[in-house]
Amino acid sequence: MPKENIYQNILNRIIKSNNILLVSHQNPDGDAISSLCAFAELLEQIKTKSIWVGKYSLYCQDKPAKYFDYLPNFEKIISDKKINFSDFDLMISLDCGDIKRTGLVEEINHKTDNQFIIDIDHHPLIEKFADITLKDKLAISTTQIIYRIFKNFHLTINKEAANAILTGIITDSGNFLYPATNKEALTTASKMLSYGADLPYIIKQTSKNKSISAMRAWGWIMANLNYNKTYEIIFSIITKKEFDSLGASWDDLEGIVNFLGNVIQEGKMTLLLRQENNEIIKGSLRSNKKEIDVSKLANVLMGGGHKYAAGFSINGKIEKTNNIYKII
Ligand SMILES: [Mn+2]
Repeated sequence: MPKENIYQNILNRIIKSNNILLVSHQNPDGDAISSLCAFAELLEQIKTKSIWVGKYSLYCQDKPAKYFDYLPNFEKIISDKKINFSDFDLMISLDCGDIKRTGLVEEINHKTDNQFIIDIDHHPLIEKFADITLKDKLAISTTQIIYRIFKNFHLTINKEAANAILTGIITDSGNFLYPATNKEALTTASKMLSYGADLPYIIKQTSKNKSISAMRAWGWIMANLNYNKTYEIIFSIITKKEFDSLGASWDDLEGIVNFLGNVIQEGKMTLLLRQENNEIIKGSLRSNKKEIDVSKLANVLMGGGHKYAAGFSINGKIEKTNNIYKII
């Protein structure tokens, strides 16, 4: 299918729908939340123009962080509660690299012929699950792709939409520090400023949000950094017992692997391995060199992600004796 028709197909599908479910991924990051909020803004606009007269809901399996509450339609996001999937005739999946990340696999598997799925995303394609797939792994964020849709539908970007689009770009590019940052990201960001986006406020909301207990946990991770010279991997490993003694939550570790990847000069990649609960070990990977694609390693471990940032989850237990770690 020629790419220029995809936008028209998306619009046609929206117009035919009565009740749309916008879904973003579990453990939502800035781009996931911004994509929901920006797309809701897009639907509001086509409603105002009387192109479409339907209903919509925003869903994310896990509760978004409160500091994103400046985003438009944020209060509409449903989380921690089951939705009635059969109520919807169109689901639009945003920023979900994998169908599992929607948290709705069961529902999607039982969907009827009258229910359609559109997948809008910038992760590498793992398995096609939608009727219309709009993916571009070179886009810095999913909001970048949503901006292209705004333009294709000839919609105006108001201040609210601009804030949401820019938030996705800022968070997924790590304030323009990650190697995936490209010309389009910067051009779009500058356009968003001209549409009224508040860059200093977005930076403050998405960066200046760490608690003292979170910083103590970061300190622990940093004090326990190791370097494997053979594989050129910088890594830190934390057992459940060690983590419990810090008085922090897992959310507090959000951002640390990106930070380490940004500031440490040695190594080809950074790995944080942590014991999530008694059975599950979680790994976060960041590439520190352009030629290293960490999603390949994550895929081998049944995980996923991007070239520069990926993660995995494995069954097992980290055991530490005399400073030697073992997974049993
Ligand atoms: Mn993203």
